[in-house]
Amino acid sequence: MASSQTTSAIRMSSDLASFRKELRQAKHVVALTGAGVSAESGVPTFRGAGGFWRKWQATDLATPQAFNRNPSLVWEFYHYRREVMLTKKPNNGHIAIAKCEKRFLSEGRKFTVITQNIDELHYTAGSKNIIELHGSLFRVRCTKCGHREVDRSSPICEALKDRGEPDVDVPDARIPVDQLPKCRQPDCGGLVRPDVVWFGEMLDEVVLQKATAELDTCDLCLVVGTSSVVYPAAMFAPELASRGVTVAEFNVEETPASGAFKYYFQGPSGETLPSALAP
Ligand code: BJW
Ligand code: ZN
Repeated sequence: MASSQTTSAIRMSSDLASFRKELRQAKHVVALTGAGVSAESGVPTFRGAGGFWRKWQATDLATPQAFNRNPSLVWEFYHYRREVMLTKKPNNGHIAIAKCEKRFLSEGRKFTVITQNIDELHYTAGSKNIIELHGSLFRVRCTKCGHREVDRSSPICEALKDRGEPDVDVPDARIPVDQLPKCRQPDCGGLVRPDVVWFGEMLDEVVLQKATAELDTCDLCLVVGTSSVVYPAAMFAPELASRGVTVAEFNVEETPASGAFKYYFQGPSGETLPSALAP
C-alpha cells in the first residue's frame, strides 16, 4: 500500500511492490549500511541510548585526539568492542543483503555493500563485495611505521585481559604505553591503534575511490540503518537521488536525508529487508 510523508520535500513511498519491481530491473545495487543494520545483532549504535561506554559517548573516544591523550583508555574501549563482537552474529538484515548479492551474481547483475560499520558482520553473513569505509575492529595499524595487519587475538594484549568493562564507575586501567598492543614488524615495536577512521581523519583514498566508482555505476541504492549525519558517507545517497537514481531507505526512524529519497521503509531492517529483498 503506497503512503507518503507530508513532512518531506518529496513524497516518500513505502510501496513495497513498486520497490520490488525496481529491484527486479536493477543491474547494479549498492547497499549503504550503518550501525542500525547491526542493532538487532545486539551491537550498540552510536547516536542512541546505547552509544555510551562508561561516562563517554562512543563518538568522543573515536578521535585521534582521544587516542593521543589517553591511548590506554581508547584501547580499553576498542578491546571491549572487539570482545563483544566475538559473541555477536549477523541478523536477518545482514543475511537478506548477502542472499540478494548471491542471487544478483548468479543472474549476471552486480551488488555492492558499502558499510560504515567496523564489525565485519556483513562478511560473516556471506556478503562478498564489501567496501568498509571506516575500517575494521579486527585490523590494527602501527602509529610508527604505518604497517597494517589483521589481528583477531583475544585479548589483543595481556594487559587488556579482563579490562574494558563498560560500567560507568569503572576506573581507567592506565596501562603504560609499552604494555599496549605493539607492532610486530621487525625492528619496529611501535604502538598500534585500531585500523579505523576517526573523526577528523581522511578516509583511505583507495577505499574512497572504490566506493565512488560503485556509486557512479549503480542504478538502485539501499540506505540501511544510518543516521546519515557523518560525512562523507552522509552525502552519498542524497547525491545519487539528486542524479535521479532510486534510493530506498530502511530505518526505524526518519533521518535528515529521508526527504530526498523515493522509498522509505520504516522498521527494524532485520524485519523489513527480508521481504523487500526476497526473490
Ligand atoms: C536502525 C535500527 C534497526 C537503529 N534497523 N535502523 C562536512 C560537513 C560537516 C562536517 C564534516 C564534513 N565533512 C567531514 C566532516 C567532519 C566529520 C563529520 O562528518 N562530522 C559530522 C558529525 C558533522 N567527518 C569526518 O571527520 C570524516 N573524515 C573526513 O571527512 O575527512 C575529511 C574532512 C575532515 C574534517 C573536516 C572536513 C573534511 C571521518 C568520519 C569517520 C567516522 N568514524 C566513526 C567511528 C569509526 C570507528 C568506530 O566505530 O569506532 O564511524 S564515528 C561513527 O559514526 C562511526 C559510524 O560509522 C559513523 C556513522 O554512524 P551510523 O552508522 O550512521 O550510526 P548512528 O548511530 O549515527 O545511526 C544509527 C541509525 O540506525 C539511526 O538512524 C537509527 O535510527 C537506525 N537504527 N536501529 C534499522 N534495527
Ligand atoms: Zn610498526
